[in-house]
Amino acid sequence: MLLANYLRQCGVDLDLQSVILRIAQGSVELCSRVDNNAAVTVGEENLSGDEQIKLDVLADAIFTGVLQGEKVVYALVSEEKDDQELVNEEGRFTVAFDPLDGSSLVAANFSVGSIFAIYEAKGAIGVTGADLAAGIYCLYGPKTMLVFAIGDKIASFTMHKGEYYLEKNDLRIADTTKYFAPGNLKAVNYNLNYGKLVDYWISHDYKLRYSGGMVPDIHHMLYKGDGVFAYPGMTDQPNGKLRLLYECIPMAKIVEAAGGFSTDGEQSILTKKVESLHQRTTFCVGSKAEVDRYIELQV
Ligand code: AHM
Ligand code: MG
Repeated sequence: MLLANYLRQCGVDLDLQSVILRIAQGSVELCSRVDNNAAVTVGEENLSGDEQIKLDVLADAIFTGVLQGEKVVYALVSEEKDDQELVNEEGRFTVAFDPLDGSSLVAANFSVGSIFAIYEAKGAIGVTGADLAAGIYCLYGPKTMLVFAIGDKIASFTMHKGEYYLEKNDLRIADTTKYFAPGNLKAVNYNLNYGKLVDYWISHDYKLRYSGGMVPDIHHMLYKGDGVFAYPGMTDQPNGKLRLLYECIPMAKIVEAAGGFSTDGEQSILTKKVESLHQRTTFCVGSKAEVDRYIELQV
């Protein structure tokens, strides 16, 4: 079943349907425009100090372009831009996005993704996961996929000839797992409790599944049915690396809709208030028992 038909069949709010279809359209365009120069650096850094590659710039331009054309959008926030951009004063939604997550992996042709958070809010400051109308990611791997969570509904779609078709709507994450994805692994040298957690995973025969891209790493847990992904902080980077507004909240929403859990070490990522557009947060997400272990060990 086509994405548009599925959204209609589920009775998704019409305005929200339009935004999701715009995002789908943007991802189709992005895939059609990837070329040999995708990983060439453009000599600029974004606000977070990451070096931009051509594909970052292209992805940002494409998604900004498709979403600017949508009158129900109030504002856009992109990882690649310092400020929020007003689209329509009358719009209902603020769409925050990471146009290309994992861009340092492009040169190696690893899987990467795009992440979107559609908030029912005029502006991003002060929102929490409770304001999220939908969390979405696109995954560019052997297959191009789109996964969304709306309320407690989660569904995945595969792109074929420029259209997304329903693949699964029964994705679940079990409470226990034997897979681990330890982001920021060097932090074990500074954050000793993270070292204890990683030691636990290794000494209990957990299997490593870590690509360096949060979208494929979290997709792995959705498709295997369990797993844990962590990206903690350390002394000179207490809030880790990942951004709350457009990386952690939408990915936590998707995982929680599948029955998993999320935390920053103290509270669910979905209850944490956004205080600045590019705010970073520590993050652990996945099977309940492992998220609990992360909290208990005070990573
Ligand atoms: P990006 O938005 O600059 O691409 O960074 C996000 C990515 C995540 O996908 C991944 O989990 C993390 O950075 C890996 O970070 P590191 O390179 O520090 O291990
Ligand atoms: Mg990112």
